[in-house]
Amino acid sequence: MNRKEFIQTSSLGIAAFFFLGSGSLFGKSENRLERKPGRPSETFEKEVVIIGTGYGGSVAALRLTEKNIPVTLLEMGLNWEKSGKKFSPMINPGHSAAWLKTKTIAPFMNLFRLDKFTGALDRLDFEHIKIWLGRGVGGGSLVNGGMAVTPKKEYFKEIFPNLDTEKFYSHYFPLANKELKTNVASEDFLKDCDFYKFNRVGEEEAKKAGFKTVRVPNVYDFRYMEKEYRNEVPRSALAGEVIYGNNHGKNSLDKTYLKKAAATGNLEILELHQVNHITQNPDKSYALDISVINTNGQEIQHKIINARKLILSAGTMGSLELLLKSNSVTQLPVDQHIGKEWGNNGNFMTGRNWVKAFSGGTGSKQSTIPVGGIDHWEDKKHPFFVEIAPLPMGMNVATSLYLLVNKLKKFGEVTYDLTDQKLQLNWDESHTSHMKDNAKYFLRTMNNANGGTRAHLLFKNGFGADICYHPLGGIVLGKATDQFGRLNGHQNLYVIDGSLIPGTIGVNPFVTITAIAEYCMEHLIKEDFS
Ligand code: FAE
Repeated sequence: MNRKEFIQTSSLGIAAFFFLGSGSLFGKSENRLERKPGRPSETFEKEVVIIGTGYGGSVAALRLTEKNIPVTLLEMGLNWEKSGKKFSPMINPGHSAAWLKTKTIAPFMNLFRLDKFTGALDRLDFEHIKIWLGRGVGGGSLVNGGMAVTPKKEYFKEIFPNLDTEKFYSHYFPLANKELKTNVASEDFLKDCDFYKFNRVGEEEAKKAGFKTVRVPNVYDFRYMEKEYRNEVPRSALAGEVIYGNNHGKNSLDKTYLKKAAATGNLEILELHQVNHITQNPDKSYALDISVINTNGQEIQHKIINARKLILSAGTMGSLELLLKSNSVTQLPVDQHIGKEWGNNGNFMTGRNWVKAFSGGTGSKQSTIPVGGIDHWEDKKHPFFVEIAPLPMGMNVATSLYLLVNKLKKFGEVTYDLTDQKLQLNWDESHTSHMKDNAKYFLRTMNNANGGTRAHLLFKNGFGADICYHPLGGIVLGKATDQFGRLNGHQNLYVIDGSLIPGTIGVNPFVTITAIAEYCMEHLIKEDFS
């Protein structure tokens, strides 16, 4: 352990350990595939291929397969359900904790060494921002906090002026929430459950500071959680499982959209298939260069799959990398909009210490599943939405954690560096300075009303400007694509994932990604796949 990075705090007499800025420990080479030169390959022909099994890919797969269209889904990560392997809790990280890294990559407390394995959580490190992603069949749904938030109608309209807002709020959002199995915790359960003390304290203090609090829906099954609480079923949210995957309770995509798609008999899922780049064939189909890898990340087979129609659903960073890299390597045509209008969805992490310091703090037992938010979006000077986040590390540090979702004032831009063979992100403190002002205002208002201090030992002196869970944009709907996700300049290439949303949506984004995917697929199936 590097002493400089290790800070032991004994605030309130309880030891808490926070690792800061561990990104530099991980060279990019750790992430690279170990490829054998001059390797033989096998070629396969497929009609419809989708790259990526997150929200966009899962919606596309269900809507196509239920129309009897055979689909091949390619996923670089593991099919966890099929593998029989278990996800690990945050306080005891195991195989699922990181994608091919030798040390944990959580936002803090990276005290743990790991065996290199195709884990469920990945992190891309850029100079001014770190981006966390899910890997495996189910994509981000495997590792996320499950918060299922429908954006504010006015903001959705502002971001997507050309979409039919009324139809989204009467049809696509309700459909997305139904398929995702969104539900809400019962107030009776929340008011007594000791695992939600952090949330009760968070809401109480926010109200005292004059903020409006809101109950936030989730895809974690709260009826299951109630049974966990009564010890009737194995614990997951109440056993510290979340960003390294949940073994129970969470309705991740493998239990919803993908399960339904598989039941049609028309779905083939190829796990541990990493697409390296794409070539456009003379007949306007696409050749995918694929490394089939083992769980150590080594290539065990090289494949070419020719796809008549190709849907990119590799997530914002994955789809951007595939397009920009392929443009450099195989001259795949991409137009000038690709990489533009990228944003972090206004993500900004912060926290407070000395919260209820003399009346039990925020509780040593914490559910991993957030249920509360603070809605300050309408404020003219400091508009933001806050997730009251848990700190489920099994110790009481009287700390409150918050993920602020802010507006964007300036977009970032993504490009590809052929020499370095990696994405470049034009993003720095100038993009996040207004978010920091909002965080300062929020902490000041909370501390003035309730006591407490900024959590100086978390992130960078209490401000996590570089923490991003919600990368969005870069292949924006109606700009880099037509209004339904057909990529400009292509006949058989589509993008269906978070990259369609121009950098911001004002709340946690997966409900919006799902609704937009539903909208695009409804039209594409009628017009291009029938
Ligand atoms: P995504 O879910 O990222 O899926 C892309 C898939 O493509 C992944 O499975 C990749 O492994 C795969 N892939 C990428 N490149 C390749 C390749 N070259 N070859 C083969 N496969 C490839 O895309 N959002 C919320 O709304 N609520 C939350 O509570 C929330 N919490 C979060 C917590 C964490 C820790 C994280 C990391 C994210 C969280 N998010 C949350 C964000 C949410 O998970 C994310 O926006 C969506 O997963 C993005 O969906 P996509 O379909 O764009």
